[in-house]
Amino acid sequence: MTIHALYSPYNLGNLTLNNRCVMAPLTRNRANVEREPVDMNVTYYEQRASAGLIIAEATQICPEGQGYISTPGIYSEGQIEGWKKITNAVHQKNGKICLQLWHVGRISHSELLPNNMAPQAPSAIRAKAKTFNSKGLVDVSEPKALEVEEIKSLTKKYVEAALNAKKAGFDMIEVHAANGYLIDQFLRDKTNHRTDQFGGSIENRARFLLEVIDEIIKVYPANLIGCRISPASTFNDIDDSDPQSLYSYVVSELGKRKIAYLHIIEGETGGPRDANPKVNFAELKKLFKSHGGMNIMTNNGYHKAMAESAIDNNEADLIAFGVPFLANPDLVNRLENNYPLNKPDQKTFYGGTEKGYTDYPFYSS
Ligand code: 8OZ
Repeated sequence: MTIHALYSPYNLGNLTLNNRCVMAPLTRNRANVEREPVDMNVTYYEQRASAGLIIAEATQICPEGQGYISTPGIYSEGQIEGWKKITNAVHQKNGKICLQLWHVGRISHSELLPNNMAPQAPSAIRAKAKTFNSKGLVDVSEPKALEVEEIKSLTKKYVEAALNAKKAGFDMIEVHAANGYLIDQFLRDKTNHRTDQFGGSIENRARFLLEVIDEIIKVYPANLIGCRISPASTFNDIDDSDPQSLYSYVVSELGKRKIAYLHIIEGETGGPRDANPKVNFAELKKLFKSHGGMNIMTNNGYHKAMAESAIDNNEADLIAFGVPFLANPDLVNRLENNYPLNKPDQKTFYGGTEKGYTDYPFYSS
C-alpha cells in the first residue's frame, strides 16, 4: 500500500516535516497572569508533536498587542523561558514548531492594556466586536489611531519578537495578518482610513505588513517565515471594497520575498468556505507562487477526503487543521488510518484547566 502524500515527509524551507498535516494556531487562553506559557501548555503541545508542523497559538509581540485574557506573549524573559520548554518538548518528540506573531490592534479592551490605554489601530474606528477580559465577554474599546512613529516602533517590536522566538527555539515564525487584527486592519479599507503613507492606495495599506516582513527576514531567513491571511473573512468586523485587487498585490509582494508559505483561511474564519464570491483563491495561490513564493497552506473546515484531494489536485502543499487537532492529539495517525475522531467540546475551547485541553484521548483499538 502506498502512503498518501499528506502523511509523507515534506521539505518546507530547510526543515523536513514528518507529514503535511499542520496544526493551525489555536487561541486557548491558558497562559498565567504574566502571560507566560505554563506546564499544561507544554503537555498540550507535546501531545500534538506528530503534526508535520505545529503553529503555536497567536502570541503578542508586546503588551500593547494583547486583546484577550490569558493569551501568551513573546516579549519577556519569563515568556521566552516558558516557550523554550514547549519547543524542547516538541523537538524531543521529533516535531517542528512555529510561532505566530500577533498584535490585535483595535480588538482589545483597555482593561487588558498597559495603563488602561486605548487599543492601537490604523484609524480611530471602533469595531463591532467582543473580547474576553476579567469580566467575561465585553465590547472592545474605542481605539486610537497610531502615529507614524508608533507604527515604526511596532515594526521594531515584531523584530524583537522574532529574535525572542529564535531564543525560545522556534523552527519558524508566522506573521498573523488575518482575522481582523492589527495588520489586517491596515490592509483593508473598512478599517484603514489613513491619508498618509500607510493608508489610501493598496500599496500604502500593505506597507506595514511588508515592512514587518522585510525587517524580520533579517532574523529568520525568508524560507522560515510564513504569513497568514483571510481575504474573504469578515471576522472582527473587517471588510474591504475590493479584496481581489488588495490580496493580489499582497500575495505577489509576499511571493517576491520568497517566504516559506502563504497560509490562507478560505472563506469565513470558522464558517462557510464560500462566504465571499468576490475572492478567487485559486488565482491568489497562483500569483503567490508565480512571484517566487514557496508553499501554499490552506485552512478552514478540512477533513480527510478534502485534504487529500487538495494535495492531489495541487490546490495546497500543506493543510492546516484547527479544531480537529484541538480534539485529537494524534490526528495524523487517525486521519491516515481512518480511525474515528474525538468530538470537540466547545465549552472548554477558551480558558480553563486541563479539562478539554490535555485530556482528549489518543486512539486505542
Ligand atoms: C479565537 C478567539 C480569540 C482569538 C484568530 C487569534 O482568530 C485568533 C482568535 C481566535 O486568529
